[in-house]
Amino acid sequence: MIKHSLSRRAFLAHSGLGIAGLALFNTPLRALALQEGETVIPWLDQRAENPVPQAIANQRTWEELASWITPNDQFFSIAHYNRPEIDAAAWQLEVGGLVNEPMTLTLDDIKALPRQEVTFTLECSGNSGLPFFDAGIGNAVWAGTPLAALLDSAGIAEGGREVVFFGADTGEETIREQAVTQNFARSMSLADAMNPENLLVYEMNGEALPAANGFPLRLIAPGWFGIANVKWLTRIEVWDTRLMNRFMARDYVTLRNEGTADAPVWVESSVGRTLLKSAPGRVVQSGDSYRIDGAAWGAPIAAVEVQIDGGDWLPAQLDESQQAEYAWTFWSLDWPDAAAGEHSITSRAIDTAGNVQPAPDDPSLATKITYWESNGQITRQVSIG
Ligand SMILES: Nc1nc2c(c(=O)[nH]1)N[C@H]1C(S)=C(S)[C@@H](COP(=O)(O)O)O[C@H]1N2
Ligand SMILES: [Mo]
Repeated sequence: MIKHSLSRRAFLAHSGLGIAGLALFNTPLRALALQEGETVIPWLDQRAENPVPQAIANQRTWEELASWITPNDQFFSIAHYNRPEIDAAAWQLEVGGLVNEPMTLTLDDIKALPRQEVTFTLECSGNSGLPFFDAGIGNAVWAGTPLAALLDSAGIAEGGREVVFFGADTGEETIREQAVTQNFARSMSLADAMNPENLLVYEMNGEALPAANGFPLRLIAPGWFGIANVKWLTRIEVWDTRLMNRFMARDYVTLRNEGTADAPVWVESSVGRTLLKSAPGRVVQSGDSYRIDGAAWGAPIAAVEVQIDGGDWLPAQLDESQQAEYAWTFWSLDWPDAAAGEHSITSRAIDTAGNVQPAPDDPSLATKITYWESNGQITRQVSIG
């Protein structure tokens, strides 16, 4: 499956169809567009009111899920500090630290470098972990230039082993009782940074990157949770040590008891790669027939199963007309015998290695006491009239 999508992507890139294909995104694809006579039944369980609207913006509802590519104006955005409005003409990217040739690049310099696209479903690692956060996910075609080639041309100097990405946004942090101003930043190992899929992105779904999503330039690291995808980039530095800021070492940290209740062993880990996950998206009614549509992502998807009212797991049909290595897969299940009354609907994804999305009481989740990386099976409630 991975091989298939790789060769397909390579084909699209070489034939130039990647760009022509964008025209398709303007019209919702038939598999998801509601047909005449179809209506969506809203879920009974709706998320709580968002107490941090500045930080988490433009969350949509799953019932609205109408196209495999999320239009830019429907994409969620996260800002831990301010939301910078950057003047592209005055903006520059600096590449420095442990490199042989430090560089300063304008946006035009970056756009003149080789262009590459990736379709990647970006999910915040906090998604589904908080009662007011259940739609921190979207899928886009991102275009930019490969990070690895840029690092290669700067040349990694002796001792360089970590790549640190700085955003233009700043905030006040209190570290051991000292108030300090910091830029948003994240780092990844040089080996991870050199992944040929990582892009310095200036375009989203064929348009300039919107301000909310990182204009003029952001990192897109396919296969990593949202936090790694640094927006409003201004500086890339190669270091000989890991970055230990809030977003690496304090805030985006998962805490788990890997011992027992009696003899706990607390293990902290920095949020990193995406996890296997799925969600029921919407229930569609057409006369007496019902259908459940949803999405699965975070790992190469082999199958999705759906459980209604705690019954047998039923195989959903995957939408093979719209798939890409790092993108969500849409699925649906016909529900012909839906009876009047309230029902619960749960989905679980299975990846190509045979891993099953864990139930909420699975030890991998039950021992976790922080809300990050909540990839447990999601259950929604619906009332059939
Ligand atoms: N500079 C900067 N980059 C950032 C953030 C931020 O606050 N500042 N938030 C991160 C988080 S937590 C997520 S989930 C993604 C969200 O990307 P989006 O806003 O384009 O949806 O951006 C990441 N990149
Ligand atoms: Mo996030």
